[in-house]
Amino acid sequence: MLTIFPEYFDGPFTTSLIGKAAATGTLDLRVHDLRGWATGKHRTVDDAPYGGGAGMVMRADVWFAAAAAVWGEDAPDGPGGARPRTILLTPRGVPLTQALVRELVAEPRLVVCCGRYEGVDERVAVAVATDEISLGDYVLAGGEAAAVVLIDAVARLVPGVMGNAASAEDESFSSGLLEYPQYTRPPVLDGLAVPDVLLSGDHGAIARWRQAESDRVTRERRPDLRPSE
Ligand code: JBK
Repeated sequence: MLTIFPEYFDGPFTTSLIGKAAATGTLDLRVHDLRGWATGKHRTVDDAPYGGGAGMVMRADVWFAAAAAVWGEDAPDGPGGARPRTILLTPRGVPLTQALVRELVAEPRLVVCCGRYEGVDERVAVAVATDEISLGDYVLAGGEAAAVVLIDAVARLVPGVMGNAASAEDESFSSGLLEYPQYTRPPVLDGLAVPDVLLSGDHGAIARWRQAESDRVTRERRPDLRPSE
């Protein structure tokens, strides 16, 4: 992670499955303070936009220096080797999908660039980032929250991060559909009963009911995911 708010990641990267995986070495998560590559007395990372207008723009020279330094760390191909996948999180990026998450987990390393303020000099997108990725069509204060989501999605597919490998895949979107409803005890709560079929012990009937429920909820909520039938 490259960020001007390294402390943002303290909670997410020390908690739950990702925290455990980072502590045991299954994941190697490094958070770098972008300001470490800023120059001048005030270590400024932003400046006024050319052409005028409101807001500040993050400086490309700071990003270039930071990227060169982190690309050099553990460079799999040595200095001058292929640059690692370097992701700029931005609403201008391609949408993050589970297919893209599967592609990213196959990479030996990822560099995640978190922009702040009103924007980042376009030369960062051109010469630093290999990918521009968006989590969605809404406005965040910066890329840090998006980076936490991206790392969560990728990390859970890294072998050894999830306790049970089956649970990593057998969920929403792995089938291309939304998940069927799930229940646990008690069988009745405030008059709301668990569907009888789930208590029937008939595994064939249960599998058919779950498939039908996945199709129904996907058709109702996300027809763009193209449920079967
Ligand atoms: C947004 O990934 N995003 O979707 C994102 C990153 C940084 C700022 C943003 O407003 N939407």
